[in-house]
Amino acid sequence: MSERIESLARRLDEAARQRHAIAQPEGADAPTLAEAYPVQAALVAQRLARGARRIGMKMGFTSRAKMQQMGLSELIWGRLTSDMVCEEGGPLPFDAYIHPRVEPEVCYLLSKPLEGVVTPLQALDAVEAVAPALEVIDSRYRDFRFSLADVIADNASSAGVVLGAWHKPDVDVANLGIVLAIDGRAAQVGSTAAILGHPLRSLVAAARLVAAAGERLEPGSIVMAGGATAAVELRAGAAVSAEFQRLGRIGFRVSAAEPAA
Ligand code: 0L1
Ligand code: MG
Repeated sequence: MSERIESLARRLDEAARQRHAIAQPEGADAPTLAEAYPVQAALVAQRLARGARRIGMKMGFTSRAKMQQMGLSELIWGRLTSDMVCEEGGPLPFDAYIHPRVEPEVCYLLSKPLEGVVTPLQALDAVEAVAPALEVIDSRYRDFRFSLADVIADNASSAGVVLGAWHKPDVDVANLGIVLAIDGRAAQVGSTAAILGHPLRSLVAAARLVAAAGERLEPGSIVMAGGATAAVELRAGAAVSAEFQRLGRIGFRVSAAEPAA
């Protein structure tokens, strides 16, 4: 692996660990699109070397709301690791992040391997269960300012995953209403249909994208299908909940900020 890729990955890893945003790289310092996924792989390899386990993948920019919010319009994906899982209910440690945001998603749990070009029926056949989920994103770039290559390199801004109760895969998740509330007030209202028209399409795309990187989705892995609404900023002490039609409610509390020493 090139020293340049290693060094970009190290900068992003340090930013996450020190909870300190870095400036969007410019000019020769910026990753190219060809370098972006290799940087992401090197970044995640550092988490794995510290003892985290790979648990699956996330899909990003799967809804118009997310694309409009971030000004980018291509599907991206990121690698999820065990140290990103947060307990339903919380507390989510506010000080573990730089400027976290939350978005409601649908999560698939696989019982069979999945890779390459598959039909929606083949994808569904590999699903063991489906759950309502909340993704915590936290760009390592200042003010969430990045190019497509920058955000891919930064593991698609992934930072936390909160999972609700698992349901049988035959629950129809095509068009379920979602209300994301902060402190009891609706912050975003949407539908699972916003995720590429049907969250299963996101799983189909995940199988294709992961195969393009020479990997496959293993049995037991999870796939976060992507945000159904724009993401909402998290504040210390906030109570976050999302009500999913048919899938139920999921939520967590954000911890208070640590007083400055
Ligand atoms: O949709 C996503 O989860 C992509 C996250 C990357 C962009 C962002 O930071 O919002
Ligand atoms: Mg997301």
